[in-house]
Amino acid sequence: MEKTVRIALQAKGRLNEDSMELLEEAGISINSAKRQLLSKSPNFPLEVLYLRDDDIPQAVASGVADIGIVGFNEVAEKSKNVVVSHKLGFGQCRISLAIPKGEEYTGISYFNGKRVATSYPVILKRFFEENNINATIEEIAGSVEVAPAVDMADAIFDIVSSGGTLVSNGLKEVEKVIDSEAVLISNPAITPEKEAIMRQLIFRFESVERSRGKKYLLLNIANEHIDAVLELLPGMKSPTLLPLAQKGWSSIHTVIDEDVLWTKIEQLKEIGAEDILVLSLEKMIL
Ligand code: PRT
Ligand code: ZN
Repeated sequence: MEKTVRIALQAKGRLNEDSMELLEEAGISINSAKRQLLSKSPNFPLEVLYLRDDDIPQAVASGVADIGIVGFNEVAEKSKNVVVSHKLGFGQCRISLAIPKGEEYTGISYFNGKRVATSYPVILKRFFEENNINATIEEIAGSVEVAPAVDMADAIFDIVSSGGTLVSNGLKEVEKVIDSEAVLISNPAITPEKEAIMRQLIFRFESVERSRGKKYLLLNIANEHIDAVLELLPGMKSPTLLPLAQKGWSSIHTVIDEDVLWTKIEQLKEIGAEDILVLSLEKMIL
């Protein structure tokens, strides 16, 4: 009988959608229509266990799940015995110290004698210890950003993404303590068979990740301008060059970063490129 790997995913919340989408892009179907606690994939040896993100590090450390997708912030805070096997590039944020915007910030020593509200007491305690700061940590579960306004704390330590929440609560970010993103974690004692399945999964994730922000570009060019085109498309190891039926003309195919796409297209047109096609790129398998 084939082994099945159990993956813990956030049941609902910010990481749920991206996690499900990543599995789908990796060709793994999950019947999420009737979302039971546990659902098995019909086309990959994987079953999904839906949990609160706070419970995922413990579930993976104890072996209730073999692997899991969770924010690195939760991995750092829970300090469970898990291995970070792959970084996933979504759910990016940072955990930072913030103070009321009218206060003058004098450096880390500012926090001596202050009360700091947070849902991440473990990470914060470690940071203060490393920096010899003597502050009081007020652990609260949610709405950390309102703590200074109601005089529950002098400062906060919380997740920041765009920074909008801080601004609208009259706070300013003064120290970034850790960067976070979603990570794939695994049980340190995972069996070799299950580890092999996890490696297959990571291989598929990597193919999906490589294609992100990339487009497939095709164009036709008169042969005398080929060198100029190739010079414009740097970083591409080997654009494909094909002769066209029309004599003296060639077709060039390459992969290009989306953020430089329009600038390059304008330059290519100036050189004389014609019939430019831009296609979406689904997977890049190396
Ligand atoms: O129910 P469950 O316990 O599973 O979910 P949760 O409510 O604890 O977590 P959830 O879904 O809010 O977040 C899950 C994970 O997403 C976090 O652990 C982070 O790893 C990641 N993440 C990425 C974020 C953010 N960005 C984020 N911006 N988590 C929370 N926020 C919040 C933050 O707490 C603050 O209130 O958004 C606000 C700040 O956002 P900006 O853009 O205004 O700076
Ligand atoms: Zn949570």
